[in-house]
Amino acid sequence: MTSILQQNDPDIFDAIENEVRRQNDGLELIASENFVSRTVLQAMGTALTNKYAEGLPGKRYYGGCQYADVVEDLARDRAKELFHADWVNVQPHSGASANAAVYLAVMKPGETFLGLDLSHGGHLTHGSPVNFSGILYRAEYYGVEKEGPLAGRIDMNRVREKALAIRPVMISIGASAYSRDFDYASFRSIADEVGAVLWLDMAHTAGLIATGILNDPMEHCHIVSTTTHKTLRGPRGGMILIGNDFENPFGKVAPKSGRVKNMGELLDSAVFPGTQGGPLMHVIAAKAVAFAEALQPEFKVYSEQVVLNAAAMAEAFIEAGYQVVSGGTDNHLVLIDLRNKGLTGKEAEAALQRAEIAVNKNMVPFDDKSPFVTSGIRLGTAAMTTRGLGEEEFRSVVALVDRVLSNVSDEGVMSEVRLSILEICRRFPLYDSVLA
Ligand code: DSN
Repeated sequence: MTSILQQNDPDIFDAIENEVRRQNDGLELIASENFVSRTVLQAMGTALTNKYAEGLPGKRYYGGCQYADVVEDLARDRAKELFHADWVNVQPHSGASANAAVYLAVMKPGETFLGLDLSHGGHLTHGSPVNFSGILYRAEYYGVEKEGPLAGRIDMNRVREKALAIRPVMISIGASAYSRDFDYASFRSIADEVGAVLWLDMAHTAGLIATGILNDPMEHCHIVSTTTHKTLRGPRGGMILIGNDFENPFGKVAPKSGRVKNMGELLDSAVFPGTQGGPLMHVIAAKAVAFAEALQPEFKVYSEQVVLNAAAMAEAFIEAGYQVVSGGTDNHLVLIDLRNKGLTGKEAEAALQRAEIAVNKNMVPFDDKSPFVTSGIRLGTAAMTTRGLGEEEFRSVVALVDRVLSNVSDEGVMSEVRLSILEICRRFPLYDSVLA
């Protein structure tokens, strides 16, 4: 049957069809990606995209928001239940937007914060000099250890020393390429000692936190931001949460009442009107659907498998002679330093792409190459676990990755690997048609 989109805009239809085919027939190992359910896809492709709903449920700047309110209230209630949070804002368009609102609520331009170094696993929005966070604010960093028993891991004594030396307004936790869990209680005691706000960006691990597999940050961190995709398996988007809403320490007042806002109110206004206009209600509906899915027992089983698969993948890489940063993983990702293999991250990513294996090049701690080249690759298990792969299949995946990386210029090997991948993809089907 021809769809309306196919009939009316065949160019866009074809591009989407090709992308769906790419997702169906390739091995998706990018640690920040996942595959949403058809229910999530369907909620996103709806007429809710037409509706402006600036403000919050019950307090909008536009009429006709009664159903938008239902959607956003459901999203908020489900998110609170999922993370045991006191307050939530589900409107950020992305993780970066959520983080922009956190900075706006907590810091003044030029003030100092302490975050994880980008080259040690941090994120662009945690103070990179090319991002607003590093341009508007003074970023200081902690990192991971180069050697010793904590090699590749954060040493909390060093975080404390650094915090005492610079006295930051805010301390951030969270990473894009750190495969170990965080010690939130120690971070909080350091934040309390220096009088800093403690903020976690749990974008990568939100699904593993929601299901209790990783440490719970809610009672320790003042503010928690996240994306809603990645391990949480919702639509691309962002969100901010607070475990226990608290008096803001900055004295900012609510315009009408003149009273000091609590932190939730401060963050609400930092999202809108501070950094965004109208929320994307179709995406918020899809977030609500994904949160309901994540509250089901099946999502916990899935999340447990994500972590088991990552551990199996790390072990298999080590057995094949690869240097896994920190010697393993606690979460969904594995970071590999390729320097002993004579390959850059860029070369490895390109070779794997030719074999239909999607990974991303990634800086490794103490990297001597630029972010455009890098010495490492980052691999994650969230997406392929959604398709049903278990530990045995992930060990086979490592053997295929190793085959490619050991034969980067051999097109015969690439063809053979592509066939093996197609066979895996056929055994674990994804989407059966282009449109939801
Ligand atoms: N781009 C995401 C990642 O790959 O980790 C973070 O924003």
